[in-house]
Amino acid sequence: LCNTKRMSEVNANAVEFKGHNDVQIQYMNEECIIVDVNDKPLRPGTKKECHLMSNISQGLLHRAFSVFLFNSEGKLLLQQRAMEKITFPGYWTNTVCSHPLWLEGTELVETDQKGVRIAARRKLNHELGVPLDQVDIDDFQYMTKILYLSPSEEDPVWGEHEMDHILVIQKNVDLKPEPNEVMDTKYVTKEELQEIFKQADEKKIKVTPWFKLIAENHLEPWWNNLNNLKPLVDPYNKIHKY
Ligand code: DMA
Ligand code: MN
Repeated sequence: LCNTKRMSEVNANAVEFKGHNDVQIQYMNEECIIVDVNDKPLRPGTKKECHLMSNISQGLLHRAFSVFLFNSEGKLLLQQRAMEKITFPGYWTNTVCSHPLWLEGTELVETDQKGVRIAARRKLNHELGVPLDQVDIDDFQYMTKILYLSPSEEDPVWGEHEMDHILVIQKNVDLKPEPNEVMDTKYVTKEELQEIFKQADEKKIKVTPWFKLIAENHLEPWWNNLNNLKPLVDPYNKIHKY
């Protein structure tokens, strides 16, 4: 019981879901990638184990990705998370976020950030219904990674503690949002995004903490240089810690 693996699994087994959506409960069995503070994979861990604040407060950290998709007019695609989501239900956020899974040879591959790009294409399809033939993994540009920790305000049993890999893509795609994941979508200009953060400050809507962090600290130069992102890319070992 003194080893981290056992403790975090014991904590996860002790927590039962109450009133949550069955589909979302099933996804809590996914095998995420538990990493150390340098993003080195340690072992697989269930999504449930990784998102319990009781484990996070002991230091448990997992790998994630956040996609920022822009259309050819340079508008950013946002989504509003479905009320069925266990963490941050109803919050507005960037295009898509999720976790690469513990899959050797695919989503675990670190060379050229291939694993997170494979997972990003999978989730654009799953959450937003973007047809798989409309996105190639080489359409994603890896930009940087951030390390952050946030409890989910509604239900602080759950939260995030992630090594979040940020990917930018500029592409016109067809959308068919999955209602169990996404309740609304919207393309915004820079000015419209400012208005959204203003409404969030006034408590009229909610935005996810990671989206706010990335938008405030990183987004502007990328948005201004969508056709020339390469010079803005951080070395892969660079981690912005918040
Ligand atoms: C998790 O997103 C990833 C980040 C960057 C917060 P999520 O809760 O939307 O994951 P999933 O869609 O897999 O539930
Ligand atoms: Mn997560």
